[in-house]
Amino acid sequence: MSGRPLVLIPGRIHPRVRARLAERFDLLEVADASAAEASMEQLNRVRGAAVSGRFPASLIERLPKLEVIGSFGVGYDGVDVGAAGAAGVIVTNTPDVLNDEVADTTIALLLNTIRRFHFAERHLREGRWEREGAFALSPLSLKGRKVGIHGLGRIGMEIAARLVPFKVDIAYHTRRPRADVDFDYHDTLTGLARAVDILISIVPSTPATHGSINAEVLSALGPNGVLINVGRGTTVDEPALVAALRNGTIAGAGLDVFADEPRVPQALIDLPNVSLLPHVASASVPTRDAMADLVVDNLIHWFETGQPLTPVPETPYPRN
Ligand code: A2R
Repeated sequence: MSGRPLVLIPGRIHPRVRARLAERFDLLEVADASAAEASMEQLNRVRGAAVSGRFPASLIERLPKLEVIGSFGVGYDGVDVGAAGAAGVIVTNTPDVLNDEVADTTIALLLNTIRRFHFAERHLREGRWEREGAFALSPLSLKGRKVGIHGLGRIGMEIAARLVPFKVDIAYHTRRPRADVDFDYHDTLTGLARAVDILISIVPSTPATHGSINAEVLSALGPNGVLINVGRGTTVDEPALVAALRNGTIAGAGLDVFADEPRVPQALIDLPNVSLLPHVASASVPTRDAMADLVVDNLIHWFETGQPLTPVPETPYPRN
């Protein structure tokens, strides 16, 4: 047995996380959060963990020496932070290093949804430009639009900064208004949806955001409305969205995230007025490498200094 801390990896993780952790720590790799193949003796020695996905209370309970969980990604809804906090375990995530990539992807998805470039490219690739002529004009345009941002945090602010040069009006909804911006603030999501015709959602998955983009919000967005979701799929009531897209309650949607990934409702895939991406907003090699490094650096820093670099607010450091 080495003197190096034992770090658990439940399930798949970015290879750079695994490779860098292996330089400093002993690793216990198991197929998933059930850790079914690990012995009690091994689990009793685990002091750290790195995870991309689920880390439930049932696993935390079986790790009596666990000190820190490094979660890959800025959203950490797969980790039971309540159970971690109660057990004195610090959870870290990977904020900021992905802001620019996600904001860039959001603009691309927005333009794709409005101007239907994905269908236009298919028109060219299938030889239809030559055979049938020009691709149909897009019914929608970004010009003169009002954009509402649902969640004006680290990523939302970068999305807003990119929208300013597009000369659109910007408004937002969060639980508390920000003092450092002069965009119009709406204290309800429905109020924001009523005031704008493009709604961009970039909020975490929480009980309060779950299903918050519902039939009422979509109806308030209106028949020229476009919904863009780059936050979490659970924020949207997907059956209500499918209905709204089918019956013209809103005009279109661009989605990078879904309620039950990687399963995407066939009803969404079949619609002509949507642009769908397989949760790729941060998925470039440089950005995913930076996220991997922050997972590892949190664990190294913890075991060298006793402090995390980027703890989540639910498990603050110093501890409350
Ligand atoms: O509500 P506030 O004032 O705490 O503002 C946060 C907002 N937010 C909400 N807005 C409306 N209703 C809610 N129930 C609600 N809960 C949170 O979301 C803040 O403006 C924003 C979150 O910002 P950050 O914590 O800085 O997160 P970041 O790095 O921008 O990432 C957002 C999410 C991640 O949690 C992943 O799920 C996804 O993007 O990739």
